[in-house]
Formats: sequence, structure tokens, C-alpha cells
Amino acid sequence: RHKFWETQPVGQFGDVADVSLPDGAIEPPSPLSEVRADPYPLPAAFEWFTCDLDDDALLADLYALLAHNYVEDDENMFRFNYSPAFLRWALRPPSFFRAWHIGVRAKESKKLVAFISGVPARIRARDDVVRMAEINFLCVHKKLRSKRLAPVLIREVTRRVHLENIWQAAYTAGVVLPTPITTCRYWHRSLNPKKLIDVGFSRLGPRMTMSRTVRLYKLPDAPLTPGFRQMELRDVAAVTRLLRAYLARYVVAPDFDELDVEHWLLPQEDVVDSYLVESPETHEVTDFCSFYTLPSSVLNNANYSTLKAAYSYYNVAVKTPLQQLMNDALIVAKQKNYDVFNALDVMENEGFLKELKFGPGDGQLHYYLYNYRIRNGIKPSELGLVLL
Ligand code: YNC
Ligand code: MG
Repeated sequence: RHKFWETQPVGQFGDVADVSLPDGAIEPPSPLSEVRADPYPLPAAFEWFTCDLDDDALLADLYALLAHNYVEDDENMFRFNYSPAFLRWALRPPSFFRAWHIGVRAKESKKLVAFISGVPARIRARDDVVRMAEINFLCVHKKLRSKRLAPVLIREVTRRVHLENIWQAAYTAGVVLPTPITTCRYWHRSLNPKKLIDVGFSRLGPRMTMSRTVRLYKLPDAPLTPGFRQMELRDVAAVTRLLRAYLARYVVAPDFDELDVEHWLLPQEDVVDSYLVESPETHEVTDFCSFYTLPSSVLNNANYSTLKAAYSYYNVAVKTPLQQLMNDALIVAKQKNYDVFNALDVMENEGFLKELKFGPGDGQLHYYLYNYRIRNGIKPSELGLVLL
């Protein structure tokens, strides 16, 4: 059934009932001298091409490949439109490896036709902190689909990850592969309901008029929590403490240090936004919330070409009720002109989704680990990891 995935060190569908298999690595690491030294062969017309994201022209090519060929919804109405600035942010965290930004181009025209990437991360599973690669942006040009190029890209990124003496990876996909550690659902909170209905993202509810719908989703003009403000560089240590203590509750979560927090959470215009609550009395940082910006192209609509979407990232509510904190996140997203605010049912998110008028989406997001078994998987609420 899965000619490629059956050959890989991942939980296989047949293993599910086998209680004798222990949690942790499926295969031990090999000596580095045994890692294949040469890139895997590609069809003759193509060549490997390590991408330098400092190069604006290359970044523009990568942006264009993804903007035209990356993930679409089931009805092909929308396609992710990651911005060039976002791609730079996503692909160059602390200690990133340039060799893990892997392109395939046509030998003759030099046109970029496929891509896969990895970035290094420390991810904790139960009490085991593991160096992993986070694999993302696997993309094959629409004209080259179903030719078994994807397994070649995956084998090549795996080889380059192994060369750094890293043997595990984390990734998400909309498709079911052997075997998810958990399956999450996206929820959507309308901020600009009229536009979302016009582009076919949402529908007018039964017995609802447009003006009642607009009123239903209306939000205050400014955040309500005293001391709610944007995160700044001086907050990195406090946010790191807050986040580390919070993520310790989850079965699978990143192990962030201050450098990670500075990279992943310090605000960058139209890439990542982070807010915190600074107690007006003690000046202590008590709560934190964040979202990243991922627009979608609207395919085949006469009036609109993009949807501006915010995606809930990491949130920590200690003093402020989570619902109130997230309501403030919705308010700032609305102020900044986002059309929709999306969140997965991970961590404690179930605790605010319905109350804050999020509706369940139809897409599922499956989370996977490579060469790491977690017997019986986990619940979305036990997952403390958000990938981009
Ligand atoms: C997918 N998304 O099952 P079997 S997510 C992994 N992730 O293999 P072909 C996938 N595998 O079943 P196409 C996959 N989609 O026969 C398909 N596959 O064993 C498997 N779409 O290859 C599939 N981006 O080349 C099958 O298929 C084999 O031409 C078929 O190419 C697939 O980034 C794809 O959704 C997805 O661009 C590239 O459809 C193409 O269709 C495309 O004939 C639109 O491939 C964009 C899209 C995927 C987004 C993502 C995470 C990727 C994770 C990859 C796995 C990483 C493993 C860990 C490596 C490091 C290890 C260490 C240490
Ligand atoms: Mg293919």
C-alpha cells in the first residue's frame, strides 16, 4: 500500500497492536562512515541544488514554486502563500544547516521544480529530549507529480540530516501516512465574515443575515487586559521561563532556550506576532500569546486574490484566563486586518475555541515522528508542538 513508507523506520500500521515494542528510537544510529556519501540519483534532466536563502533571487524562485504548487484545500479554492520573509524566518533558526534547504532544478533551464527542507530542533517526547529535524515545504511542481520524486527528496533530506548525526525528525501532513502520533483539527474564527463568505471560505449560517453575522463576530477596538502589550527583545528571558514551565506539561513539545525564543517568538512584521501581559503592579510577565502570518491565495475569485490568516502559535495563560488572553489576540489580529484566525485543537485550545466562536474546519493535520515510536500515540491536548 505504501511502497516507500513501508521501507522507512516509522510506526507501521501493522505494529499498532504489538505491545512489546518499546517507546523511543525504532533504529539505532549508524556510524557516520556508513552514511551514504553521495546524493541519491535524480532523473537525468534534473540536478540537486542547495538553496542559499541570503540570495534574494533564489528566495523569489522558492517563493514562486510554493505560491503556485504548494498545499491547497480539498476543493482547490485556496493555496498557502508563505511570504519570502516568512520562508527566511522558518528556514533559518539558530544553528540551521544550509545543506538542508534542498532544491531540485532542471539542468537546462535551471528552473526550480521541487524542494524539501529541514531545520534543527530539540524536541522532548515524555522525558527524552531528542535532537531532531523538522521537515517542511516538501513540494513537487504540478507538472512532475506522481513520478515518485517525493521519496527521492525525502531520502536525500534524510541522508543530509544523518550526516549531522541526527536520526529523528518531526513533520506534519494533511495526508495519512504510517503512522500519525496524533491527528488534529483546524478551527477558524471569522474576523472579516463578509469577505470570508464572498470568497467561499465560510457560508452564511441557517436563518442568519449578513448583518447579523457581522454583528456576531464583532470585537472590541482594543485589547481588554491591563498590561497587554507587544513582546520586545528585553522580554526574551521572561518569556523563555514562562514557556519552558508551560511546555513541560505536554507529552511532546519543543525544548526552547532563549536563542530559540528570540528567533521564533520575537515579533517580525507580517511573519510572527507575540504579545504578553506585564502586571501593571509588579511588572512581572504573567501571560503570553502569539500567532504567525500565513496568507492563502484565493483561486478563481473575481473580487479577492488573498486571505490574510493568523495561526495560533504558542500561548501561556497563568494569571489571565486563557479565554480572555485569546480574545485579546483576536482583537489585535482584527486591528491588523486579518480576515481569519486559525487554531489547532492542540494544548489547551479546546478550552476557548467554542466560546470564542471558532468553528471546526474540514481539514485534518496529522503529526508524525520519524524513527521514534510513541506507542498508542497521544491526544491533541497532549501535544505542545506547533509546526509552520
Ligand atoms: C507527504 N506530504 O505516500 P508511498 S507536508 C510524506 N509527506 O509514498 P510521488 C508523502 N510523504 O505511500 P507526488 C506526502 N505526500 O507509496 C505524498 N507522500 O509509500 C508519499 N503537493 O511520491 C506518498 N506538500 O512523488 C507516496 O508523489 C509517495 O508527485 C508518492 O509528490 C508528493 O512538507 C508531494 O502537499 C507532496 O507537492 C511532494 O503532491 C506533491 O504527489 C506536492 O509520486 C502539494 O510520496 C504540496 C504538499 C506536502 C506538505 C510537508 C512535510 C513532509 C514530510 C516528508 C517526510 C519527512 C520524513 C523525515 C525525513 C528526515 C529524517 C531524518 C532523520
Ligand atoms: Mg513525483
